[in-house]
Amino acid sequence: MVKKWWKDAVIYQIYPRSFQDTNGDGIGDLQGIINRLDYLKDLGVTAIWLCPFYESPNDDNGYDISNYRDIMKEFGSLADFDELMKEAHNRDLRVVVDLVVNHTSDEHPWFIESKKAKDNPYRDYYIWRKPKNGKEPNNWGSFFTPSAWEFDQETGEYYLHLFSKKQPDLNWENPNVRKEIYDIMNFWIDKGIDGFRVDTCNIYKKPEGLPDSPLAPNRADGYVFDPEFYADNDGMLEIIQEMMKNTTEGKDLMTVGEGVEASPERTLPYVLEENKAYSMFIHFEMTIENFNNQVSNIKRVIKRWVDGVWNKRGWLCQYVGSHDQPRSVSTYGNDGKYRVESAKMIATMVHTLPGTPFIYQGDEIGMTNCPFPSIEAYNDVNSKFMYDEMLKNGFSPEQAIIELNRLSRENSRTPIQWDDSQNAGFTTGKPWLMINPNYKEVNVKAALEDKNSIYYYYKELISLRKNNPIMAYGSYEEIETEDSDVYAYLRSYVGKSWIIILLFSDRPRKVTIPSAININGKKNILCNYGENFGRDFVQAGQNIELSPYEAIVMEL
Ligand code: TEU
Ligand code: CA
Repeated sequence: MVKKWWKDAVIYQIYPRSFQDTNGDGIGDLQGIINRLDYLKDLGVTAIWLCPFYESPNDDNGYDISNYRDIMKEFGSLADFDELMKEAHNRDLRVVVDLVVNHTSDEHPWFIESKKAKDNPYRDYYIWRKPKNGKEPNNWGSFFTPSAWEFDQETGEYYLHLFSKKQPDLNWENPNVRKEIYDIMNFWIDKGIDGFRVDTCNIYKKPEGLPDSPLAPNRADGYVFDPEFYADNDGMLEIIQEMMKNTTEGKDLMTVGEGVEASPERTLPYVLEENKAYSMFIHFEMTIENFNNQVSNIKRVIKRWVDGVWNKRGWLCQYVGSHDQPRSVSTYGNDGKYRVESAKMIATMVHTLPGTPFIYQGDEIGMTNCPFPSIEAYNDVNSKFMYDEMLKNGFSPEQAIIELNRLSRENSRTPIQWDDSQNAGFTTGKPWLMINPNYKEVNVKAALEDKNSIYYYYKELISLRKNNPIMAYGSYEEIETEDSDVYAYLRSYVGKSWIIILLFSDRPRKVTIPSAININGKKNILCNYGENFGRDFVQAGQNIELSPYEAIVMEL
């Protein structure tokens, strides 16, 4: 495969609002990121992806943009951004920015104009339709509201919003819209950014004629939420190709698409190099709903993506945590007794699967889900919507909070716990979102002081990658074992093979590796138990005694 910097990269995702505050307003800012670049450099990551930092009324924390060419006031200024770019590049850290162009904020000047009159020159920047029999133009449900349509009194029409009603969808059929977006992208490319993470990148092209979804109503109010119907419509790939032709083509930039309802079949065309669309793709098949506490589901998803994309020359990205998911250690591991062991085991998986690993901020110290006491403690538009839907479906408020505590993406948005001082060293003011009460124990300072911490284990995994191309480029093959809680696989690359063995359980196990793969006398490269990362341990025989959440990487 052709070498590219992003294939060898380890990407660290930053949610600026919760990373580091420097001026005491309780909100993370660009200067906070600059202050922590040395920390990231020490960890070893090679690139950072910044969640949206553009001007925004923050209905969806920056995923509703009102000015694409300026910085959110709370985060700083364009001068701060330029300084951040310079400081990052001085440290050889690449910077990937979020591109949110399926929709804008309803406070964007385009939408303000668009709303004014049917003949306004910006009317066609968005998707407006007449009422149908006095109701919504079709049955579509939105990600964040029951219906995907909002009625506007002024002109007597509905506008489409697949996310919140403050996030009207742009009309990508309009060539002026496309041109504006490409200009915006080039504005940031000229500032020296190294790539884009393209938000909801496969739903710009709506189904022709905006027909009803054929599914039965699956929302409390009789609407139909059918994201598969909204995604990957005919002509979608061509739009992305046109976009890249006008922006990134011929430049050494990374483009990671984030796709709604992405499947391997639907994703492959976007990531084939010759199609000149995305470098790689973020999908949601391993998230909490699909994981469902079953390791077999992880195995199934990885196999699907290896067969359907990797083995067909498409690059993969690997992640378990993001700002859209609850904390990875709470979902896939054990955030109590085995927090440290299981966080290391999960990290081992992400970093030894084929492709480029992404680390979500705070996962490197094993931050956990947060016990938000009531709906008032949540800020997130999606969590509030989920709560309302649960109440409509007969949940009591107490039951709904228990569910949200487990499922909500807000869990990953609590401020980073830097130390055990007041407000965890995140701010000297009042934090915009509650701080996880476990910050006295779980924080960066404590992690840096403990040579057995999750942090140092991540550092080791990241540094291993620098000398072992097998981690990014190697082939992947699952190994069948008798035990459904054990996940084992083989990676191979130019004459070298590694076996990775992971236990997803708090009960110890004995596992037998099939004799076809001889592990007798082989040496550990890495393990989450034992001194010195469990290295230099020599395996005797084909049986392995696994401790709770043990992870082993062995060279064959
Ligand atoms: O997320 C896209 C998306 O599909 C989400 O709705 C996802 O399914 C959900 O958050 C799971 O909890 C992107 C951004 O990553 C997200 O933060 C934004 O809210 C959304 O787009 C709208 O811009
Ligand atoms: Ca601040």
